[in-house]
Amino acid sequence: RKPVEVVKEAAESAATKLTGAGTPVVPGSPGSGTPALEEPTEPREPLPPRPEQGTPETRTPTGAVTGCPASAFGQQGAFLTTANGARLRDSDHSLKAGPRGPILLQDHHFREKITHFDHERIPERVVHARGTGAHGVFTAYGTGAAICRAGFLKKGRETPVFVRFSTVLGSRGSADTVRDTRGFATKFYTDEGTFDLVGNNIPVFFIQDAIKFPDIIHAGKPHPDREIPQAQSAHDTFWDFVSLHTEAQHHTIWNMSDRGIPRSYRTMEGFGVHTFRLVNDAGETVLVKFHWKPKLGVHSLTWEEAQLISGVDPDFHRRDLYDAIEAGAFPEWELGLQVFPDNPEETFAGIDLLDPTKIVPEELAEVQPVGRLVLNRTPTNFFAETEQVAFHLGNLPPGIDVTNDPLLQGRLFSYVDTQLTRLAGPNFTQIPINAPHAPVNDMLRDGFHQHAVHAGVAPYRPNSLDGGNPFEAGDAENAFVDVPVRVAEAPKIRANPASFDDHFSQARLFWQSMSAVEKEHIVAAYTFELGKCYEQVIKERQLRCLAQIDPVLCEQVAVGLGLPVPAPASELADVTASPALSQLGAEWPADGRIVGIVAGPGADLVAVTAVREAALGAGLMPLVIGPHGGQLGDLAVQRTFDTARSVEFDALLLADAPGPAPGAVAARDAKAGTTAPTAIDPRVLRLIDEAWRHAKPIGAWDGGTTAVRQAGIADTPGVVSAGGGADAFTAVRELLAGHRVWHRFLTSIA
Ligand code: HDE
Repeated sequence: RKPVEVVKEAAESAATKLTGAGTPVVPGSPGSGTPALEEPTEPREPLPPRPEQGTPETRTPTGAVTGCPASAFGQQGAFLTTANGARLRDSDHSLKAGPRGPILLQDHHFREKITHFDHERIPERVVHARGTGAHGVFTAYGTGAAICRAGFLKKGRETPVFVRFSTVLGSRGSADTVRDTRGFATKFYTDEGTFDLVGNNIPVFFIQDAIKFPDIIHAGKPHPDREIPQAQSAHDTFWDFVSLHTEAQHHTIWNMSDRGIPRSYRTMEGFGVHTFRLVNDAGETVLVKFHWKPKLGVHSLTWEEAQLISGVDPDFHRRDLYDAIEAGAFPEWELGLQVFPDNPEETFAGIDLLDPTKIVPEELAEVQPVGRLVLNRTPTNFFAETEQVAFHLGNLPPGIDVTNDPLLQGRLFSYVDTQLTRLAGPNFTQIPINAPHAPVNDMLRDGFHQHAVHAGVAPYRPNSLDGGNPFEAGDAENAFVDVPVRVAEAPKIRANPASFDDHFSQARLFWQSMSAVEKEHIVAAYTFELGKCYEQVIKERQLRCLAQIDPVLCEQVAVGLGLPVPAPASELADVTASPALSQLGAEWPADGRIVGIVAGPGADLVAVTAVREAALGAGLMPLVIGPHGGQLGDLAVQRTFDTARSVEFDALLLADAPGPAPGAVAARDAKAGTTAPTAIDPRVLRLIDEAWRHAKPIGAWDGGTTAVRQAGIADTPGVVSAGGGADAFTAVRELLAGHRVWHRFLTSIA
């Protein structure tokens, strides 16, 4: 067709879209000539948001809500508008010189939409890029009030919190279950100012001085030439660094233990790592270490599970946290303190409290609970909250102060500095998730992304123009306390205290505190990671470090690597094991644990329904696994033999021995050249086999007992063949209290 006809047609079609004073004819409405669509074709009330989905308030630095209506911050209301609030007629077609013509520069809506999109990403965190968060509440027991004046520790006080969990090394889109340290950062919105407890799930750190942080991170991140491996420490540069900077050996053995692959964020301990100083109402001080103790106990994946999950469900930990909160199985931790006298040496039981590569065993200083954290609300918008949240160690309320730990001192600088690039300017505390809940009355002004409209003319003090405001507070007005700690008269020097030279004794303490099965995992982890290195000299150097930790550990890893065992260390530290470091040997509540129930066409669905209800009633999360999606009778199927992998479940219940799908049999028989029938669907057999290999409790009844027999695991530890569903469930729930059936592999786990 000739261009001129096209232009004419377009003009006519545009004309038919306009009636009266430009009112659009809504497709599907009477007289519009277009067929009705299923989705709404004219404005109607949107579904009401859930109560927790309200748009967070945006505060000015004085704590007042800005004049900006909440609707400006969310997708609300019936009509699409520009960023300036003008209603839009069409957001699907750019303004062109005719339907086949070029886009016109004057299309301001097109330019606004594309420009905003082009700038949607902010730089990911340089470390801890991959993470997820949740809101919750911290309730104080009052037990900490005698040693700390911070109001949020006073008995019964409830403080809103936001927690972000993370891995360290991977990029924002990397898998959740890699072997790595996990971040555990908590923002307490106290009414005396925000308190950020920016911790990890490992109580020590790789380095003793913050100046080495870029070095350890450069070594842990992917190689700079080809940018591999992603989110892994199993590569040459990491092991090169930790074998040369032997202060890293303690943190590294924790990474190689099961702590490096947590089962869930809900089953992780958290540690403030550094020693902090608390001050009470009388001005007395103590030194403390912060601990988070999970209600569900500390549990991990097996290494094979972690690897499978990286492919099957890379968002495993993120999903687990969300699902648990949505299911009402709110994750819980107790905040505990190890309390030490504030002596001039800053040591306890001979341990240097300023050295962040050292713990104080709990047997020497008990962890005393001071409050409870419950996570009960998922974020409304990931970017606005989880991505933009900015933690900072200097966010301290009156009553909590820092120490001279050289790692902590360096972090006090880094966390604000990094936000200047990541959140593009100095006003990031005005972002709703970062905004304090305490009234703010600072004299910080202007800068990129300034949202406050500050009144007054005198942002300086003293002044006589703004009534002299603001005034400085004293003790009576609860001013922040910088504890006047004496600083030793000493030469300005780049050096560590002598006590920082002990790099191996606590790595040995950790090893000696592990049970047999945990030791086995540690050996396997070192063997795997070092086995991935290319440089023999690096492996040999790390073996020499292991010789300083323990000869058995060293020898077993050397054998696995096929390298000579280095000469034993001339002297090994004489350590007393700390049972509190082991994850095994106690029992924990099974709440929120995920139980898969296999039900095929032959299952007694009444019994399956009863077991499912019993599991829900006991606070567990049952998922019915069926041969196909949809329904099995009245029972909804949540996973199918195709979508379920054993790694999703903490335990398996089998109500049936479903035969294979006809197509699958035909395919297999064709391949194997046999017509012998397979008794059980191979996908179910794989489920059973993996669950058994990962030491998970397995319960069976009815046809399920046939399934476990056919899988060759009947009568092995932790596999219960019961007379009915109720008995099978009860037995499995009891086994879950120990997390896994470790006795399946070892007669003794001690
Ligand atoms: Fe961090 N760390 N870190 N770190 N860190 C960051 O801050 C840094 C250290 C930790 O979920 C960064 O906002 C230095 C120890 C967590 O948003 C950055 C040193 C511990 C998170 C930074 C350390 C941590 C971070 C990157 C050595 C455990 C994630 C983005 C002195 C006690 C917080 C950001 C979140 C994040 C610096 C060591 C925990 C670059 C210089 C020790 C949980 O500022």
